Amino acid sequence: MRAIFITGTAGSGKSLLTSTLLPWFAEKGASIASVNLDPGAQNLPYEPDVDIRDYLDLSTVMQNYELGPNGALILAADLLATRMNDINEAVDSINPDYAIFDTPGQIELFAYRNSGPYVVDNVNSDAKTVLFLFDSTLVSTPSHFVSISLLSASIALRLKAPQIGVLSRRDLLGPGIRQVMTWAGNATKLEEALYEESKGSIYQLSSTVLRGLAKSGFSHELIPVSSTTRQGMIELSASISRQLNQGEEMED
Ligand SMILES: Nc1nc2c(ncn2[C@@H]2O[C@H](COP(=O)(O)OP(=O)(O)OP(=O)(O)O)[C@@H](O)[C@H]2O)c(=O)[nH]1
Ligand SMILES: [Mg+2]
Repeated sequence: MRAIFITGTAGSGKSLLTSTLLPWFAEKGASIASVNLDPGAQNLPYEPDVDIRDYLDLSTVMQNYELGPNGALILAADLLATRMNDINEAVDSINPDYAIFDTPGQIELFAYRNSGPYVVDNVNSDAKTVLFLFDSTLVSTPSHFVSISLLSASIALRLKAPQIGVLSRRDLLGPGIRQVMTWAGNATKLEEALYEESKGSIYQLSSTVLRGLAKSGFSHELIPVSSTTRQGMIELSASISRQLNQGEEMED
């Protein structure tokens, strides 16, 4: 089994992208299972094959530990790791070619507590990749773009797995997408845009972060995708395939 983790800030389109990738992979002849890792998820746009909510009930956590909704979400995120055997067994029993893991809404509850890195490290898989969603609505200025790039690097530091950058909800950007893709592909142009946007300490910070990311070699291709129009799905599935199958494309 090859594991695909979908990460990104709250509302960046993780669950809808999961629901869009499922039929896309199935149409290519690959068997695929969906795993919901968000104990607080309500109204998912797909029916998960494996669901953390079957093993961790948020209202029971609230009652048993006398917590409010936020405290319960934090504790449930920590308890996620204790259910990893159940998740692995449930996925193994399906025995899919791929499993897509839809991660909790608030990325800090997954990536910055111990359970997220533990889950990624301990998933029973032959290969894994992490999709990090750059929400189109959060990258409309040069410095915002750099701050989300920094977050993606920070997630890579936490999860320690290969990452694919996705510009999600691309249809919401309209013609502005050209500018964002220019920043993504050309660090010099992005630095010029940062200088146009602000001088002084903010420019110092943003340009230093940008240069650091570029120098580290972490900066990667950004694939613009829309789950509503399906734009970019061919490029995204090819990139996932390349990373997980070491160069072999999925069968057409
Ligand atoms: N226009 C547009 N809307 C999208 C797209 N993807 C997701 N959305 C919408 O954005 C909102 C958030 O999408 P979700 O898929 O729930 O995002 P999420 O990251 O799973 O959200 P949380 O788990 O709550 O953090 C929903 O209203 C979706 O319908 C897209 O590609 N285009
Ligand atoms: Mg979600």
